[in-house]
Amino acid sequence: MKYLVQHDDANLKAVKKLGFLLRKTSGANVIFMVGAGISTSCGIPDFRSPETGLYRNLAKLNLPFAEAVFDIDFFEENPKPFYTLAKELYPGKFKPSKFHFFMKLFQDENRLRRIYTQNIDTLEAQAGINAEYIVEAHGNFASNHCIKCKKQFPMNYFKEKLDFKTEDSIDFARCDHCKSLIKPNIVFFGENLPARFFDTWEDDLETLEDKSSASEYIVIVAGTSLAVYPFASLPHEVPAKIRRILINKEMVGSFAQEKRKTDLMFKGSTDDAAQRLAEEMGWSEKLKKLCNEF
Ligand code: CNA
Repeated sequence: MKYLVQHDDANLKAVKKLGFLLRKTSGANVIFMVGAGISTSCGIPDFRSPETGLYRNLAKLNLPFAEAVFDIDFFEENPKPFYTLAKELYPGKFKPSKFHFFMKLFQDENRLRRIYTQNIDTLEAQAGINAEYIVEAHGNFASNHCIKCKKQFPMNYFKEKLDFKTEDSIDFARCDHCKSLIKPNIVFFGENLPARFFDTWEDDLETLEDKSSASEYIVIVAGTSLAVYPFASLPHEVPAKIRRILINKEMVGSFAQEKRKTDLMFKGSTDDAAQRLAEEMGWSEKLKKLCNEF
């Protein structure tokens, strides 16, 4: 009980402080760096949560190791587990979370610089956030490519193959040129991240490094274990003068290993943080409206 109270005190302090900073500099813009934790309340499991994460529940896929489902060499040998997972996670079945709509509020208030997301669920766009603000670091299901000759294919080439009843009846999507497997443009282990990730971060970093940026930008990291590189190095690369806040169920990555004096931590659910921060900013009615209108 004492433990919980201590956390709540720290969370209250983080909410108050962030609210104060955002109000103090009315033009301050936010860069979000997010992961699967912002979508767990939508019904999409993350990877690494101890009881509910996908890695814990992949036994039914019969994998040699959990990450194999996103391993390009394994996919080439046995694409079934990825098809099963893709069928479960395919965009369109889920509604954005309160946290997604909270990020949208920053766009509406003209205070959003960028959202770097590791998620492949496209819920940022579904919440109404414009493409120019979103960097999908690990790609998306919107298009596909042949894993051998790299020929590009539209979304349906893979999507239509997800209409299977059992794993044994899957008709794998294949290239009409070289007959190799087709997969969505989702970044697997062993594949490069999209050029937009590197180019946009270079631009944003240059802006953050500018002398006048100290109070003009705030970085909010949310719902990620910061275990997958190179994404996980972004918070570490944020210049020391820029305020960072972590909203997560656990302490992770650069926030744990190289904690900065100015770091803030909200330990708990991203939706709870969104609700409390919106109240702090006087945005709760707007947030409620966005959530209800969807
Ligand atoms: P992860 O490694 O599973 O970590 C999730 C983190 O979020 C953990 O630290 C959890 O404690 C925390 N967390 C879970 N739920 C909440 C919550 N409600 N509030 C606050 N914190 C929470 O996931 P990462 O995103 O860090 O790992 C990167 C992988 C996950 C990327 O390559 C993604 O493609 C991949 N992934 C994406 C989705 C999706 O698109 N929704 C789902 C599952 C995995």
